[in-house]
Amino acid sequence: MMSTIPQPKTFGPLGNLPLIDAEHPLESVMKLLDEHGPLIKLEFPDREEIYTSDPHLVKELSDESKFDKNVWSPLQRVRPFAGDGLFTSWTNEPNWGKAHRLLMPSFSQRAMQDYHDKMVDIAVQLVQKWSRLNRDEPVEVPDDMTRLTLDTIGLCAFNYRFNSFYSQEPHPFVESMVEALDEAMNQGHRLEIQNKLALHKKREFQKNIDYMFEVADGLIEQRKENGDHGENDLLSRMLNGVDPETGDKLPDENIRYQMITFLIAGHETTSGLLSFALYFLLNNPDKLEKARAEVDRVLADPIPGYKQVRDLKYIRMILREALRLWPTAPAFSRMAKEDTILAGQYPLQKGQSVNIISPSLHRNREVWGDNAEAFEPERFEDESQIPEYAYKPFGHGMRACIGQQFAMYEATLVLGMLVKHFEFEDAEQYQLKIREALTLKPDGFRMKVHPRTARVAVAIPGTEGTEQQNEP
Ligand code: FDE
Repeated sequence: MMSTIPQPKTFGPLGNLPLIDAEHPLESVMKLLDEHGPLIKLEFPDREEIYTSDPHLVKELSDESKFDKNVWSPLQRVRPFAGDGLFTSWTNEPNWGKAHRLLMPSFSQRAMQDYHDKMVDIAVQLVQKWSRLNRDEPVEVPDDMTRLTLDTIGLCAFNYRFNSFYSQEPHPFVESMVEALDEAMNQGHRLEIQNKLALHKKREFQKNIDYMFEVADGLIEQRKENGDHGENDLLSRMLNGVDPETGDKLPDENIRYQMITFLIAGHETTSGLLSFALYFLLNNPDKLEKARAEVDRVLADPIPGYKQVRDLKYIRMILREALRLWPTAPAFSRMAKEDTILAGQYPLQKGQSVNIISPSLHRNREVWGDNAEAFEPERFEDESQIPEYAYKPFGHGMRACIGQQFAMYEATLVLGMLVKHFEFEDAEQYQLKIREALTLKPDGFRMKVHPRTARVAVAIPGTEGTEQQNEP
């Protein structure tokens, strides 16, 4: 028996569009999935989308012989600046395979040892900034996390310092990137005809893109002129490496797209992850207590070592749980390679896609229980107990996140250091509000931070022999 996919009520030619809050499209879809899910269809003036939050369907959609990544409309809209970079390319575009094979080793667990010192360098800048604040100055959490993650990916990937902690304003590259991303997302909520008429917005969009190209191309040129000085970073790998399968190098234009891709993918998502993790700790004092016990035991030295970071098990569980409730890349899309029948009853044509809404999947009660909405890092005590198709914060299969280890390692190091060095105060009784762009952040999240030791700022850079004493 064939069925049609459930669809909420429509509004004439606008279809389901009025059900979507333009500022919070993801949350609108999450709500519709709650009410009509776990599989729904929505109709918009220019397209139709199917969404799911059902682990059984996700399992089906994960079969690589039947489904492939769909570069769906939000991703297509960033192609003007991310081009055929890893995130926004179709699996069958030649540069996807070449770059994937060339770059995989740079993101292996082993490679993290090479990034460790650079990640510490930036993390220390954050700790120093926070330890030098006056008692009454609140921290804009997502802003500082964005400074941190941008500087980290810049330094690790291209040996370039954005030096975001030295400036009040975001780096101009970030400004252009944020504006271009915002505009790309807004285009999705306007009708095509409105997009055609928005000439001013179009010009601004192009200006921002040109600037990003200029920065990326500049870094490539500089590296070519100065040559490699043992950087051994992503950039040198992309410039000098050859794809083991074809023997080809990456074209310069593609290297530019990869750089922009890594800067976007490597900082937006990880910055949101750290911000949500801090939000959850602030609101779950018993979990914070456990985290503190762990860092006090494991992080014995002022500067954590590689092995110590690997040993921060509870901190990692906190991050995994934060990614469950608010996966910062909240959706991905799978496209049918041939005509098929979903769940034995919904015909799907070749080329049709289903979008997986991860925060809804991650709260599915069938899997996560009645306390699915609660923050419980203990769920991740034993990862083998997590049903594979109910937890997808990094996407799936060969198109899954290449930066997964990188992001988790960085976030573990940083969250560990912050918990070790600071008390957090919810001075403004912050109420969670989600800011939706391509990725998610806790909108306007501020808190106050107080050093746990009197001498953090001095102790950190000096390293040797600087014993830290807890204040009585
Ligand atoms: C990817 C990714 C994904 C998938 C998407 C689709 O499918 O569409 C996801 C979901 C993700 N990713 C997520 C995430 C989260 C976090 C925190 C992150 N992520 C982070 C990071 C960092 C870095 C560097 C990155 N990241 C990167 C990346 C890339 C390149 C990609 C693409 C891949 C391929 O090949 O496709 C991704 N990422 Fe991520």
